[in-house]
Amino acid sequence: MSVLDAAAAPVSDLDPYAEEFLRDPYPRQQQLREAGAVVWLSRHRLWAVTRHEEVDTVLRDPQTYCSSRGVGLADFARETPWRPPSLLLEADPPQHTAARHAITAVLGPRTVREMRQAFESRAQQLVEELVRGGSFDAIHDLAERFPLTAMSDQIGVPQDGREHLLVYGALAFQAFGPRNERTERSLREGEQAAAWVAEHTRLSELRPGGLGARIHASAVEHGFSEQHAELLVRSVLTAGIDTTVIAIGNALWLLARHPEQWAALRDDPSLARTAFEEGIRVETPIQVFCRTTTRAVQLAGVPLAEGDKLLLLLAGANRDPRRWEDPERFEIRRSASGHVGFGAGIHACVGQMIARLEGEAVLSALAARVQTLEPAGEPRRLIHNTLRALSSLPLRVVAR
Ligand code: 4MI
Repeated sequence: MSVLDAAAAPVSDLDPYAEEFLRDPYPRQQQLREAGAVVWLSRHRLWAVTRHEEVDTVLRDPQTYCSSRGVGLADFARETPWRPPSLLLEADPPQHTAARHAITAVLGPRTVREMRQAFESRAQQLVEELVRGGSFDAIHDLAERFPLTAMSDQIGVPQDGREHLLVYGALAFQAFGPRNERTERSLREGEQAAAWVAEHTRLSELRPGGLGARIHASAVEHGFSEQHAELLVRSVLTAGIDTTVIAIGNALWLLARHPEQWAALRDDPSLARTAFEEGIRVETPIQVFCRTTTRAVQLAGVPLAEGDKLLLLLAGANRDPRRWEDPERFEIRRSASGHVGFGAGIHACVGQMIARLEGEAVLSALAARVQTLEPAGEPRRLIHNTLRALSSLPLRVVAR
C-alpha cells in the first residue's frame, strides 16, 4: 500500500486476536463492517474483508486471491509453515484440483447416503442415554462424543487415541492465527496429538474399507505418492472431527437459549437440517480465514498490492445486514443458505454434506425424544484464535 492510497482505505487498530475481541466478537466485527468493506488492520498489517458480498467475491476468485501462500496469517512465501502445507487447503489449481478430485471421489453423495443409517442410530443411542441421566455436559457428552465415535468409525481410525483428533484440530486452527501465546501453547500441548495423527494417516493404521483407507487408495489412483496420499488423509483428520464438534455444540447452545426455537424444532423435527445450518450462520465455527493476493487489484475501491494478506471475516459476513434480514436473530425457519461458514467456490468445504448429516442426526434425535432442553449452569467459552466454540455446556433435558 502506498502512502497516497492509504487515505482511501479505512484503518482500524482493533485486534481480532485480542482476548476481549474473541470473547465478544460480534460488536467488533460489526464495527469493522461499518468502517468499510475492506479495512486496514494496523496491528497485524493486513486487510480485513468485512462484508458478505466482498468475502464471497474473494472466495470465488482463487486466481487473484490464492491459498497456496497459506490461509492463516503466515505468508508461506516468507515463513516456514508449522507443518507441511495441506495439498488441498493450502494449494491452488492445478495442484488443488487434483487433490480435490482424489477426495471427492470418496466423499461423494453415495458415500454420504450410506452413512445416514449409522449416524442416525448412533445419535438416537446417545440421546437415549442422556435423556435417562437428565443433565449432562453437552460438549463433552454429546457434541464431542458423537463425531468422535460415529465419524471416527467411518474414517476408520482405532478407538484408542481418537481424542487426539480434538487436540490436533484445535492446534491446526490456532496456527491459522498469529504465533501468539495461544498458538505456542497449542503447539506445546499438541505434540503428542500431532504424532498420533501423523501415524494414523498411514494405510497400515486405517481400517480397510473406511473413508481414510479409501482416500488413501483414491489418492494413489490419482497419481499421488504414498506420502502425499497420507497428507490427503491428514486433511480429513484435521478438518473432519473438531469442526463438527463445535458446530453441534454451538447449535445446542443456541437452542437452549432460545426456547421458542427449540419448541419449533421439537414440534417439527424435519427442521433439524435448517436449524443446524442457521446455527452455523449465527455462530460460525471457523470465524476467519485468509487469502493472499497474487497481483495488484482493487477490492471495493481499495487498491491492494501483490502479496497482501486478507483476513476474511466469515462470521461477520454471516451477520451482514446487507445480506441478512435481522442478522443477529437465530431463526431456524429461515434459509441460511448462502452463508460462508463452509466457504464458497472451489475450496468450499468438501465434507459439508457429512457435517450437515451429522448435525441433522443429532438435532432430529433430540427433537424426537426431548420435551424441554435448558441450560443447567454457566457454559464455558474456549478463547481461540480462529474457532468460536464452547468447552463446557451444562444442559438439562426432560423426556417427551
Ligand atoms: C476449512 S477447515 C480445514 C480444511 C482442510 C484442512 C484443514 C482445515 C487440511 O488440512 O487440508
